[in-house]
Amino acid sequence: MQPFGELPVIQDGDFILYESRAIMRYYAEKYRSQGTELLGKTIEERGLVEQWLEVEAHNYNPAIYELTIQLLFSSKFGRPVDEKLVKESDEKLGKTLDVYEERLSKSKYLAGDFFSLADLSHIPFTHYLVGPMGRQHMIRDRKHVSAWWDDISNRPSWKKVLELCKTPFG
Ligand SMILES: N[C@@H](CCC(=O)N[C@@H](CS)C(=O)NCC(=O)O)C(=O)O
Repeated sequence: MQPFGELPVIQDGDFILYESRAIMRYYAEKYRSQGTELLGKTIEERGLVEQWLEVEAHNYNPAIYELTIQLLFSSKFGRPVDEKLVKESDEKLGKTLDVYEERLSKSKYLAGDFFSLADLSHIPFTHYLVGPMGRQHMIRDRKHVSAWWDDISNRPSWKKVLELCKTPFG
């Protein structure tokens, strides 16, 4: 189902789709008329949602993904932690979060004053960051990022995900 041998991949009827961010966009479009509008109401809002989805993919994710691999998975697979990579990733993520702090001092959410797919895409890895990775300070030391995290991680839909999905790290 996934030619690169990776997860996630979904099958919706006969339709198969891989790449997590393509899957998110697909479901957000498919169920657009139900629940929260996640993609923005105007073409400008949509542009900003897409912009911050790309920021998540290219600025936020590489550093937080590396930290997750090093701090949570290396020991599970009996591999040594690459401390240099951890230091570099901490610095890179910190700089990215400084940009977020500035942005979130001007709008409640990333794409504007509305919750969107761009905020949602940050939740799973940030959940690991503030939980099992023990890096709450990276969020809590930044006032606006901290308020944003409290808001998006307390949404009933995410609480439901946590109830339904038990991960190796809780
Ligand atoms: N760009 C892909 C990355 C997918 C990815 O890295 N998947 C990992 C798990 S998070 C995987 O399946 N790796 C294969 C393996 O570890 O054998 C996406 O966002 O869907």
